[in-house]
Amino acid sequence: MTEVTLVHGDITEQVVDAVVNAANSSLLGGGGVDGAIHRRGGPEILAACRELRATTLADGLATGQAVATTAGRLPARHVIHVVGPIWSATRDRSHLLRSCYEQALRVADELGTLSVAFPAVSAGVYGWPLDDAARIAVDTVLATPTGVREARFVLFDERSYAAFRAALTT
Ligand code: AR6
Repeated sequence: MTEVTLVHGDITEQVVDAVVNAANSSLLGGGGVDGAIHRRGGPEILAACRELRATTLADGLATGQAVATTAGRLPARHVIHVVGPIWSATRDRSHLLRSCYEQALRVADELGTLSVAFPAVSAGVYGWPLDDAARIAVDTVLATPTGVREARFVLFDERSYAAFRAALTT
């Protein structure tokens, strides 16, 4: 049974087995959560991403997929990178957003992790409407069979926290 918890805070400070990064296909860094994770985690994470690009992920990580690296100097043991879809008003890409959470939990299970911290994937630079992003995130994690005991959503601001709380309680 997975317990879903909500925290108002910074994902880079979470003491968990794995933190999920809202990355882009290049895996070579960016802003938002991605920038914070690389900044706080140090160069080992980028080195591991470069190694993936040089070997198994020459074309980058596809949208909706997940891959793990070291967490470098973060308090977590692993970073699980996912690539969320960019919001589109004309195309339904919600299956790709669901896939991020499903694939992150699959990788978490492969690693044997019991606690995983998630950001609100796609709800920042990628423009996904917050209430919908929260609903998809919570519903998908609750519906995905996994050995992960705690799925912790880490929300950076009041608005996101409120959206996730509403998704969890209604
Ligand atoms: N801890 C927790 N949540 C955070 C943090 C943090 N330290 N920083 C931001 N957020 P985003 P995306 C929130 O833009 O929409 C990057 O450049 C933020 O307020 O990080 O999936 C990548 O390289 C928002 O609610 O991810 C990609 O190019 C949520 O995390 C692109 O952005 C996600 O915002 C991915 O965009």
